[in-house]
Amino acid sequence: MANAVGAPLKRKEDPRLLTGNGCFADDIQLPGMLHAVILRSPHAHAKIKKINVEEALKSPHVIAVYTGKDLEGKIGPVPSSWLVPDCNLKEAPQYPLAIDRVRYVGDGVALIIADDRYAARDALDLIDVEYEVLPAAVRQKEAMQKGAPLVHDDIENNIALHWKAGEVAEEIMENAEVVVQESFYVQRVFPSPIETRAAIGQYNPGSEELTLWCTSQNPHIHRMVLAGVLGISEAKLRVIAPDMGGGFGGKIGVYPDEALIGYAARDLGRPVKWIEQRSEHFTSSNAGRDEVIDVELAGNRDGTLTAIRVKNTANLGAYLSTMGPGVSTIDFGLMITGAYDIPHASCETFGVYTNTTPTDAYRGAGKPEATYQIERIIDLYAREIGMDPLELRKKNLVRKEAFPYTNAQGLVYDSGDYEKPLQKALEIVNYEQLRQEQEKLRKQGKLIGIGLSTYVELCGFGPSKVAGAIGFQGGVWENSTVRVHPSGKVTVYSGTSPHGQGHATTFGQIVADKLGVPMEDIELVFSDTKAISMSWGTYGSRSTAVGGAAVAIAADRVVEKAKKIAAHELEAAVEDITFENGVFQVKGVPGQQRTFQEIAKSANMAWNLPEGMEPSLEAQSFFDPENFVYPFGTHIAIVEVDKETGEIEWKRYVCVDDVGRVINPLTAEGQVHGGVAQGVGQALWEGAIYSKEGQLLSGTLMDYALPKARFFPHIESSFTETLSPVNPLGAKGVGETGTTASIPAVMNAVMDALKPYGVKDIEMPLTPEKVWRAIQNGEGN
Ligand code: MCN
Repeated sequence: MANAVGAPLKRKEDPRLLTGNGCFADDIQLPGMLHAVILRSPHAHAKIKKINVEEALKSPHVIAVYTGKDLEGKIGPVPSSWLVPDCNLKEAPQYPLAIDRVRYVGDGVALIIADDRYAARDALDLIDVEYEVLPAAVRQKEAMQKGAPLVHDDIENNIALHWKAGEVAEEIMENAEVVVQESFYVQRVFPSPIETRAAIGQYNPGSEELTLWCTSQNPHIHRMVLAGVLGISEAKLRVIAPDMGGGFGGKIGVYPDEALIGYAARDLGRPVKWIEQRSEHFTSSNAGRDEVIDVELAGNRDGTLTAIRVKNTANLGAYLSTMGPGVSTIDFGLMITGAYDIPHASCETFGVYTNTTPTDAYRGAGKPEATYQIERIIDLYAREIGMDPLELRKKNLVRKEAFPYTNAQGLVYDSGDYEKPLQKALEIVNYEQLRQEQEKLRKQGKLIGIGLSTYVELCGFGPSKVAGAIGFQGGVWENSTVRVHPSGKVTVYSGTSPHGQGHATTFGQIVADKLGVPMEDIELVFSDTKAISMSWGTYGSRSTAVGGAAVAIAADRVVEKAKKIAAHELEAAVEDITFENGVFQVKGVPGQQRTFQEIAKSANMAWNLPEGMEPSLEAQSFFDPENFVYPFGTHIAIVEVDKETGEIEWKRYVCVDDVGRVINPLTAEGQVHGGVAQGVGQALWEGAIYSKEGQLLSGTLMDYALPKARFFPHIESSFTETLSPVNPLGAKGVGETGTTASIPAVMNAVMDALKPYGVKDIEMPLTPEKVWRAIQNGEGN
């Protein structure tokens, strides 16, 4: 198919999923399958004095009960982290079940296996655990104080890591005409995919192979880590991620639960299924954010910015999750200057253990937090010097001519033209007129707010050498195999593991263009460690820029070989063969041609191949890019605040994103919409609330306000295209841009609306009550 890339094709996956023909974890039924539930700690911090499982074992349907002590020496701890920068990391081993102490509400205490799912749940009440409750450390800044309860006895002041990047000399701050300071709390939120986590284990004693279906964004990382935890060869562990109802970062981590299910299936010799409950998800799946960010932005009265100094205090929870230590350090700290040319920058991060569920990557992972602090402090700086926030941005944005641009923290932004999406967004909202109207309405007592966010984001992880140098414990390349069958139909194997992003469509588009075959002739295979040799998974908006690029390169290699076969058959030189729309043609000789399908047949039949050529038409690529990719753009939120109730009413939400070459505008727009929904959710509604004892008070969907579609305005989304030079597609990531950009856009809009009251900051989420109180306490009241 010609020009498939760039076409707004509907998703190939959807008919199957929408007609109930998907196969999600809970759809998997195996003969003789048992059901598992995990008894979890009701306390944030307690000693386990005694566990009595006798009553549970007497229950007629219960097959086995395991406690932490039963598993000692049989399964190793889950390795604490995958992303470990140079940060004096203090690791604390997390065993699949707590042994003598629980450290957060939701910590696993016992595993129950029964032949009936409901009986397994009923047996939870039959296990008697005697706890001695201990004081809990809950919020990070308090947990760091001397005398705070220790989550792990040997880790002083609960400090898990201390990381620094960059240096700002004291005299730069002292000599600045203006220094604006603020402390922002980017609160803890839950990824909340529509499908919770799940694992199903099946052991074959004959082949000694363990198959684990699990809700993983990165089955190969699960295989690598769990093979170590379970003490088996990677060759004997097959991990398959079935259809998944989203992940949003919450399914990157390798959890103790998955190790438990693999262990039980092998131990009992029967398949075992575990499906996480929704309420369990709130306490047992990794959460996101939870960072207290202290910022100082320095510069001149004319708006020239000279330095930014940031301190981030991150709540890592009770244990280090797979990506946890990297989020508030590398992902955050190297991006603190955002889209601005600020010559001096420094970031110091403390990662703190607390008696809460571990935190990890959540859509954007550190980048939304980095963008939040810079976009918010830019607005406060503009307010301080009496400049329009747009003018301050324009004055300091990295110029088009500066690319590739090295930011103050040493990252090299691949390509950019930040004015382009900004200008487009300004035209869409008619910025100047909008400001005039706002002024007019303010005089009538109406609180209209306009919030800008001109962001840049680091994604497309990434070059393995760089990743290794900054603390990644693995490679971050991708691989793909493009296999052409004798009929000319194509199977494409890709290492990335989609869970809602639509790769079967967008990667199909890449192949359709390259091979000139129709979309319906292309099948994609993902997410099975037995079908695909190795991969580093889907997160950090890397699949297109790295995995899609591997697909494109493998397809190019197929065409290269096919061209040689065509040249041989047509008795022409390879250089004289053109390939367009699926047809190989001798230049300037009409009729002298072969279709792609004819060559596929020839390659597989192998009756008449060029001398020395191996049969078959198949190629593989292992692609390791030379750099990350840096999408950018402008989001503008326009709101009205009701001063009587504090309620926020949407006027408009406009976003112009530049994600390099857009493979599929429909899919990309869908990604932006989803991302914006999660960002706006953080700004306005969502937030974990813990009591001082460490109890999660917002642990159900009755208490945790996930936004609904009707809460949103029409999201007016469009793109500009500035190609990336670091992959053959020119594409950058789009999966996280909406979240990264929207949180500060909304906050800046609401703070702009409240400007007449002198309100500078309100802790997210902006509930009507908080907004109303800020108005009451504001100037002029
Ligand atoms: N795309 C495109 N043009 C581009 C870039 C991407 O058309 N220039 C398309 C892609 O081909 C793909 C989709 O957009 O179909 C997202 O691609 P990409 O930005 O490469 O991101 P990933 O595929 O690596 O997905 C990860 C990203 C992240 S980090 C989170 S979190 C997230 C997200 O994607 N979680 C999601 N989007 C999600 N969408 C769904 N439905 N569910 C999740 O859990």
